[in-house]
Amino acid sequence: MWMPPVIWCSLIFRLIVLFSPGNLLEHPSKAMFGKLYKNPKDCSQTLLNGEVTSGQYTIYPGGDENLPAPVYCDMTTDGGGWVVFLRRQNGKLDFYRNWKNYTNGFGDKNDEFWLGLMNLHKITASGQYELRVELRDGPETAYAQYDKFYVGDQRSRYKIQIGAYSGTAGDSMTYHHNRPFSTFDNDNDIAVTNCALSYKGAFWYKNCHRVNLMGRYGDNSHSKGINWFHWKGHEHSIPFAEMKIRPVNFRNLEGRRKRS
Ligand SMILES: [Ca+2]
Repeated sequence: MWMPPVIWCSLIFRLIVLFSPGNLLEHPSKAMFGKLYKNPKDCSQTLLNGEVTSGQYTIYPGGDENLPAPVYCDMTTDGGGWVVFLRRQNGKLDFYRNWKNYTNGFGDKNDEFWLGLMNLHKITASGQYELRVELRDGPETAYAQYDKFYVGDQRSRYKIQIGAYSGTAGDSMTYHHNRPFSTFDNDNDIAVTNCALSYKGAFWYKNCHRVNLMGRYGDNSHSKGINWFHWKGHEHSIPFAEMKIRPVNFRNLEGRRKRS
């Protein structure tokens, strides 16, 4: 019977884990009884459970088995295992929303959505995570990756920490390093104005932005649309954008699995 290579790798990997002297994973014994992770805390664990198709899955942010969260897992991009936390693709959904909405999340996981700051904090506080941003404009594509991404707790107003950049879209996110989140009803930016109000979005605004991925769909007026400054400037709204996270060591784990 034909099986996708990732399944084979997963099976071989489980055997290696079973007979390895050190506990590479938390519960190697589970490998003998079906799923490796009973309560996957992110999409990388869902992938290691053998789910190789992108789509909606239940994860347990922070490993809390009492608080399941439906998420969209990207299982194909650069080895997969990504929790997608933002998607813009058609302008059907209004992203000009208040603090409560951005805290809890909104939208349809199979279409446009925002996962929510509370879950972003819980996931990124449970390990070392990397960020990947996917951008598309007709036939053109670009990406930006950051080797660290951490969202603080509610008391920090979900302040972000950003690591080193790699990619093709240009480094627009570093400008937002160490900034708390802002919505039109909760101005935490350093501008004398209210950035969320001025630019019709919500973000980790500073004075104000190089990135406005929650801006107004299709609006090409200065700084109000879906902007990634170092790719398309402030006067071009990008038609497709995704933001996603996965554990930073996942790629190495993949490498080990492929070499095994
Ligand atoms: Ca302000």
